[in-house]
Amino acid sequence: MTDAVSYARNGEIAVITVDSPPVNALSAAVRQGLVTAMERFAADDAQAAVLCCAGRTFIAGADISEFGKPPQPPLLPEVIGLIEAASRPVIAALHGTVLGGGLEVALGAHGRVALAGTRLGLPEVTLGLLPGAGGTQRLPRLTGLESAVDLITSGRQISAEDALGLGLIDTVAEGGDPCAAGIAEARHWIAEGRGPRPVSALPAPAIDVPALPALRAKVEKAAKGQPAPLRAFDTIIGGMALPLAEGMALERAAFVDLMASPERAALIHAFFAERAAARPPTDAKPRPVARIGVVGGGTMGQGIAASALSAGLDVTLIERDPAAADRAAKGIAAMQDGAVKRGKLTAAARERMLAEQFRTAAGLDALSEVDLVIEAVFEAMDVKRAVFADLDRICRPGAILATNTSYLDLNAIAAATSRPQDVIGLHFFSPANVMRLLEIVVADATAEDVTSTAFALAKRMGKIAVRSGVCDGFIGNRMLSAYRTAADHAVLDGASPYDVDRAITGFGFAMGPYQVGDLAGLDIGYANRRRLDASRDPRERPPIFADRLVEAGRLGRKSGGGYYRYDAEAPNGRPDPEAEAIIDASRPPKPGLDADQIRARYMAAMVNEGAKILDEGIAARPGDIDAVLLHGYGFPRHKGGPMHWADAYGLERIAQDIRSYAQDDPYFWQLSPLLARLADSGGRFADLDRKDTA
Ligand code: T1G
Repeated sequence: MTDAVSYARNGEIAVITVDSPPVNALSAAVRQGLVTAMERFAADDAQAAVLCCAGRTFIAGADISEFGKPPQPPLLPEVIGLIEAASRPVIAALHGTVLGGGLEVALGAHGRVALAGTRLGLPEVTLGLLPGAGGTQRLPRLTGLESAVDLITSGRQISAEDALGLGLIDTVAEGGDPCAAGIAEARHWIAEGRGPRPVSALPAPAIDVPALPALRAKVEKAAKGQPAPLRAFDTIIGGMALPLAEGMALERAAFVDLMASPERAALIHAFFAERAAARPPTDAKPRPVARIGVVGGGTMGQGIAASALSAGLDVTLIERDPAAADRAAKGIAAMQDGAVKRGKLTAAARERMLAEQFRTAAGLDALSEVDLVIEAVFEAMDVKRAVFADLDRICRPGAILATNTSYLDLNAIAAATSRPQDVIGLHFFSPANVMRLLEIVVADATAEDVTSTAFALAKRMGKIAVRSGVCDGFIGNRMLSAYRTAADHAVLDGASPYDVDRAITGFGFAMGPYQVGDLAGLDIGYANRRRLDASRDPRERPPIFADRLVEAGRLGRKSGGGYYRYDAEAPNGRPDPEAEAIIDASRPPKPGLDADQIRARYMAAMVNEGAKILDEGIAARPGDIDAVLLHGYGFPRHKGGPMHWADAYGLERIAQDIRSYAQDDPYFWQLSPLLARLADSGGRFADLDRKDTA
């Protein structure tokens, strides 16, 4: 046995326990330990075996950190084959999150018992893969074809109760000890004289051939161009018509193909990048936070309060007057209704939360005893500084004062208080009760334990935290400003906004920049540009066309027209000749750009700004930048984020593009020295991640 897997007897039952924190992933040591344990069971006189795990979960899958490296024996399909071939019953005792290879191990057992609350799934397609250890061939034999196709091609998790209903497990057990539940189930099998019941010996489900095209089309639509779900579908269906061994070979071939795909590399990068970003950058002990105050009951304040309430925090929301406070309370209750509808919250929990954990007040004095305040008032420096000066006077010593500002200078806000060490930025993304990204902006004076408290709060609220330094726009909005400008320059150079949107959605974004602009409202950008007019550098190329659209009353969706026309015929908008005429009248005639040229500029601007953000230490690692763009700006996950994508695309090509653009516009296209250094030396952003996290 290896330390990761132990073997013991409990009377007539062998108990095989995997203990490999944090999630009992199927590392080479665990796989080897299972082989040794199964060999021991084969030589033992136990009448049955239980396979269970220590810690918080049954096996949560293959060890993702091994992906992309040469596979080490024993391979998982062989391990599972050993379990299934045992001469006496093997019972898998499940708890926590039984995912991927973990569920496939359970499918190799002869019986399956799960503790109530266990979640099960085959999420491989979310990593660009498909179940590669028999899942595509065993699951349909147990649950039927349609359920297996749904679970495997969607990658979604199901509850123990749903798994029982599908026949995926035999019993749902109460209590908190999976091994004990497994032993009880094994005793039951022995008492009933049940022998091994290999899943792969069950007949393959019949295939309704006429229904296949519609089923495949449904999978293809949901896959949105991703190869894994469709390949999984074809592997399931193809295997059902073959002897098991050939079905397994079909699965293995597909698995090896997908393992080599760029999508798999990108999705695994995203998985680890968002976890690395969320690790606190300091080991200072966090301050306890149980009660928070939220100042400002607008959309952001409501979303932040709703998210904090769902995390079990006690929330006092402050507004100017009782009427405004009441409106905010109604908005939060409506958000929690949404959480109940989405199954994230029970109705009883919602009632209790709003009754016991939440209150509003008109005036900051109600915050004198809270542990942390999140300010979400109007985005103006004078307003925020005044609020922070008041909070500094009212809140108890040691209370943390956080601002939700999306771009203002945190050091200036902190300077309005006598406690700059307790000031930090918590930049939530709207809607804050849904969006998982949280930029944690650390100011010059922010104390280390305030930073670690913010990371602990983010984890508690289920947010994906990313540390940012102080600059205009932090990480995400600063990059957004750069690539939005590149899009506007493309329009000034003759591209239509519709061509730009098509090029960007063709890259994988859900929406293009002009569709987003229409959705947010073009008057917001108009007001921002007026705010910056006085300080504008004469070499800048402002989007005059965008101003003309607003001046023509075209504010976007909310006014029925912006870049697009919105009406009953085209509720999601259609190109509008009137908008094109306004745009054409506000720019010199230019030849325009094709989709590749538009994409190259857009991505070059994004990556170049990311490199500057890295070089200035605003972001700690390239993967942090990827996590921000993936979770806050709709960057396609199967491309891993801009920095991962740039490494795959080639930094040399990007640097060369920027150098050529700079000949026409040296002001905007200032090549990041870091990007130049990496491009010229054949380096990659990933090299920085490795050094930083070694
Ligand atoms: N391999 C390696 N490390 C893993 C891991 C895995 N499968 N899952 C989690 N970790 C690490 C993670 O990096 C973090 O490390 C720590 O565990 C806690 O994770 C053959 C090929 C299980 C629901 O896709 O969904 O099986 O940051 O922060 O929020 O067909 O982790 O502490 O150093 O996410 O409580 C299929 C992926 C793999 C499951 C727990 N399995 N993991 O969530 O904790 S492919 C998965 C998760 C496969 C087979 C195929 C979640 C979780 P660190 P965490 P959590």
